[in-house]
Amino acid sequence: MARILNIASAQMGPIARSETRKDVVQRLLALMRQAKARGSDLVVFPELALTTFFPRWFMTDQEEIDSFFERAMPGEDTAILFETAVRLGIGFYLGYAELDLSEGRARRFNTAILVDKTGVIVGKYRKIHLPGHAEHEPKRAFQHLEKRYFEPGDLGFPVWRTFGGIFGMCICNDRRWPETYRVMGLQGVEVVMLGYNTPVGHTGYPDVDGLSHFHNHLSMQAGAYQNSTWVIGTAKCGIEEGSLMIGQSAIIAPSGEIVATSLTLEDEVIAAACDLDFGRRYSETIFNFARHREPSNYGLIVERKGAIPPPA
Ligand code: CDT
Repeated sequence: MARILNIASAQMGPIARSETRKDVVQRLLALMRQAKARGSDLVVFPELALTTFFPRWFMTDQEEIDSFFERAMPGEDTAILFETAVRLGIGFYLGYAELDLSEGRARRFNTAILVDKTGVIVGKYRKIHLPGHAEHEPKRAFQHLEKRYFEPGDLGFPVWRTFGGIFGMCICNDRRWPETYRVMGLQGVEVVMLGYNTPVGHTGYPDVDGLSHFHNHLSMQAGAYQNSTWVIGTAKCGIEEGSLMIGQSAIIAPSGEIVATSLTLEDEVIAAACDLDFGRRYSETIFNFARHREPSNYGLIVERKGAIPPPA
């Protein structure tokens, strides 16, 4: 018998800097209702889904920076998301900027949570691979200051037994790193959820940047196939405050095939019936880790950070 979970990806078009949290939450609620109308049990929203993608700007005023962060989740403006999810009977993944004061100092993370159908936060993930730079680079048309505004996540890549399966999360740039999926794959993950904000033109090499869409699907499809897992990738996209970001939200099967992908650069829901047992075709054969992996030969992966070529 198939173990079917209906999962939606709720892509968002641009969020203007002038949009309030309340405005944005209304958009999220409309998407959540659409996902439910399509029979979804779970909806995946983008990275930093409550605000514009603020790391594109160099800011020095901490109060201004902190205006993009949430001090509580749920908070005053986001509580309605949880209440509506309970009323509709749908879970959600939500990305947001987290200001944590619990350890006696301010810590800022690029965070995602997984909320179940009863409105309980069953999982929290803090982005580990922070791209971009920490210092102002005035020559760039848009900054990418994630390394300035966030610290790397401190929660690892856990998975959670929920929604009748095994679920994991990552965020945007994490999807490009095979280690992200493999750490979850080694815990038997069946669904990896991820939100992203990917500006076109981030490397400065036109040939590389021209492949932004290819690299988006390539990395998620490879992660799905090589780890026998579903991957649900959700974009915030379109021209946001002058910066063009890719769409291409996708629901990818453990075969590596794209089951559904978005067509627009706007708010758009895509959905699929995901058989959580489908990955077993792969995890019990070609990717039977216990039988075929050879970890004693993989030491460098955790011992070494940067590549060191052999002496010339
Ligand atoms: N949000 C995020 O992680 N974006 C990066 C952009 C490229 S690095 C400047 C990404 O990997 O899509």
